[in-house]
Amino acid sequence: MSYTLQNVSAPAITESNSLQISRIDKQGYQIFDALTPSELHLVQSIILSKINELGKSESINFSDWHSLLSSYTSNFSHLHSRLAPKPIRLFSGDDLDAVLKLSIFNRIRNDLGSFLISDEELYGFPEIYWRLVRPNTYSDVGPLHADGWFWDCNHWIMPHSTDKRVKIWVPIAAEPNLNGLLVVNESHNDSLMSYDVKVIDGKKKPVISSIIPDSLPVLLPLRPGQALAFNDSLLHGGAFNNAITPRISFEFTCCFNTKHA
Ligand SMILES: O=C(O)CCC(=O)C(=O)O
Ligand SMILES: [Fe+2]
Repeated sequence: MSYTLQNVSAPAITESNSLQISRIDKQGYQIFDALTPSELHLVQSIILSKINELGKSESINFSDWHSLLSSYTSNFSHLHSRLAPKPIRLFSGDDLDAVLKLSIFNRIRNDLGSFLISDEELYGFPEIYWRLVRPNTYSDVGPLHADGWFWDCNHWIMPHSTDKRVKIWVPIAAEPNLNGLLVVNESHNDSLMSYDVKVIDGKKKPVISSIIPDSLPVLLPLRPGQALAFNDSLLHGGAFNNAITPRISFEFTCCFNTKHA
């Protein structure tokens, strides 16, 4: 993907499920169809290879995606801790090139206009990274947060001439109603939410300090193939995984220029 702002393309004819910034900002989020079965398969094979590459030194090898899902539970804690650093989970090199060809990026561009994927931690390439949440493991999910808090407390800088962030979350292995992403409805309009900043593993992380207002977190029932676009101020977080298989997803931040003539 080119790393310069492209001309804003004409928005696609509005269909009932087309992505719209105004809807994302009104409701806080929008669910959309994002990956074809063969694209899902491609991302699964990239993640499987990465896990097997890391597993080599421990003689761990998963023969296929199904075997990864059925055997990677709350065991493999040593391998799992080696998956924790973000650089390990960033798509890079040929994998990144392949991921950037997924139709989800065209879908977003057609609906919302041209964008850049953020590189807030300055790796030198778009930050698209995956996560694996083991079944039944509290330590694999973090606190509720708004992604904008990370940007604010770290003073991250958006790509040149962009002014609007939309986060995209894409489940690759998920069981609707048993795992996935929690959101707090209307929280993106709540100006009273606050957080403390903690330094965890040398990185500044916001930790919610306000009482969760009015509504409780709800688990969005996304299935692999769908994705979520959400507002930067929406309170959300990974849900405890009640399924018997891991939940695997990837995410990235799209940065738009809303002032473009
Ligand atoms: O997948 C998760 O557990 C958390 C994802 C998240 O916070 C995000 O996509 O911004
Ligand atoms: Fe987040």
